[in-house]
Amino acid sequence: MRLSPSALTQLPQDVTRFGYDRDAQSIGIVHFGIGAFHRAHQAWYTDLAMDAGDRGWAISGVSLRSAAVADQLNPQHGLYTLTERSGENAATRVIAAVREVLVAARDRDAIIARVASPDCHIVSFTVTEKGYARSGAGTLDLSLAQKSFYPLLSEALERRRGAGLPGVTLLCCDNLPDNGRTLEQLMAQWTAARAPDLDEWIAQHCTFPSSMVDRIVPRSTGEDRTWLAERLGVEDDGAIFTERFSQWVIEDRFAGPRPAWEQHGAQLVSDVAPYETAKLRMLNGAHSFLAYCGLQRGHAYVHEAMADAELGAMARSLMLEEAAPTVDAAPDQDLNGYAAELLERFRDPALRHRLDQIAMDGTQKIPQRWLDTIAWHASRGSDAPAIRQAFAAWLWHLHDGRFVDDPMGDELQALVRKGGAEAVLDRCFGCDGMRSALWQDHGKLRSWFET
Ligand code: CS2
Repeated sequence: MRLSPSALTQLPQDVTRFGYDRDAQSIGIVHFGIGAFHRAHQAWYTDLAMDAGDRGWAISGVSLRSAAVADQLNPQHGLYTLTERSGENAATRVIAAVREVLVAARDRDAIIARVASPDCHIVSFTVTEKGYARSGAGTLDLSLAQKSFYPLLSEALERRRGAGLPGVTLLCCDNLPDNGRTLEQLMAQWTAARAPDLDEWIAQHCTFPSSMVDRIVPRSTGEDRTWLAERLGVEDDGAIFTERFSQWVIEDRFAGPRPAWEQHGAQLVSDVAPYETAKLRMLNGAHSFLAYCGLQRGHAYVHEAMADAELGAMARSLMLEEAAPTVDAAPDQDLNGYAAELLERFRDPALRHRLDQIAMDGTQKIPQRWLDTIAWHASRGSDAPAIRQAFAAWLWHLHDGRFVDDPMGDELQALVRKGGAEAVLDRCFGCDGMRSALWQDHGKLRSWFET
């Protein structure tokens, strides 16, 4: 039997259930990119908020590419379980915040209607780094953008404008530097090219808060789902397995109402940058280091790479000696404590976080994870040996080819096999590359790689 509202009474007592009337909640949030990350993070916070009495924050999830999540969740009326694992412990909760999953290719009108509804106040995003359709240089690639959320969003906002409705908060939850401003600028490029009338209205009525989201969510496996089915007595095709840790720092800049997420652990701040920079360079930077160096040494999981004494020590020095000094920390931020906590999270074998999951889309991730850090060092004449090794392992991974899953993968594999490490770096980060300004401004950056 599948998980559904009628199956809820059969779940074991120790599975936590929601206490609110989910059918009575209007859809206040439309979320683009309803993958595991959103369901482990924002949807979980929103479920806690509704459980504590907030109303009208049901989520309509949108899948931009495949119907897989719709097929998992719609037959379950949007219900799924979230299991937090830590060491030998596991705690499961049913999440009821997601009302439906729509698929861009077939539900276009419904998606536009949800965003254009007076009930909707927040449109949020976890579409991954590549979902923003940035060209190499970081500007909007209009033909890629056409296949992403931009046309749906601008049509829906156009409808809100026409109906005299208030604006919405456009909340980016992806691992991009200055993610709110980035989305705002990309959206402005879209409207300038395709919907010029909307420009002014968005500027006046919508906001783009930046946010830093953190929760490690390994891709679930058949083995995980079988374990859960035995425990629950029902099958959950949309099950999420994650860690106990969760952090969400949000810039307090909303266009309208929002759930009281801060009562459930989220932090509302005036400036997200220090948290976002620390996360990208320390957590994600070390993650990508472990991914490429770990795969090179034959490891499959993050905890295995961490147990490799040399890699574990280098991950620590990447965080503390290479990345942390580059972060302009907020007064309440303790970067040493942050690193210690991260290393502990990475060591937890219960998570089974695959290195090849992290290795994916390197060209989209590396600029904000490593390049900013080495630019800082290059301008001071200092070195960053762990990141240097990470770059070498990334080039190895392109050469090896087994784990490459990247929009530029074919091109880079061909380049690297012709013996051109330098050509790969230039292609990715040079004149047309993301962070190209950084590459060019710091004449030293290029030579940093040559030393
Ligand atoms: C990871 C992130 O897959 C990756 O690239 O580094 O998804 C990481 O697990 C999350 O950012 C943690 O919050």
